[in-house]
Amino acid sequence: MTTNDPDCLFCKIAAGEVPADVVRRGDRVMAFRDINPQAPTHVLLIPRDHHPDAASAARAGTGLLDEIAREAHAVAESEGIADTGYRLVFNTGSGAGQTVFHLHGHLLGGRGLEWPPG
Ligand code: D5M
Repeated sequence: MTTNDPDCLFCKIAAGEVPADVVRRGDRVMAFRDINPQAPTHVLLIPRDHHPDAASAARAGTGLLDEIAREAHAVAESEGIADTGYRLVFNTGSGAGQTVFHLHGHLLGGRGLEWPPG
């Protein structure tokens, strides 16, 4: 069953109603470049279905987090950053910087990434 929220930006991107620079499309997960890149590679991975965040998708037993991690690695390979390393981040909650409440993983790489993050 497909679920979406008519007011959600990423649901609109998933539906093709808002344009995005798509780098990978799967049945359940798609990837597109972040509009405000924080690294040479900054790609967002989202499920087509609406889940507000990683915790709610995990609670629902969707398997989407596994799928996003797999797809992120495939994108990292096609971007040439799989061997040097990359970061996959799920901001969860506004206190952690989440601004779009549709589950998304940030794939970041192509430069040195510091730890701890800001
Ligand atoms: O991350 C939300 C991310 O979504 C943030 O890095 C900007 C990005 N964004 C917002 N609008 C767009 C569009 N239209 N295309 C591509 N990327 C977009 P968060 O973790 O919620 O702060």
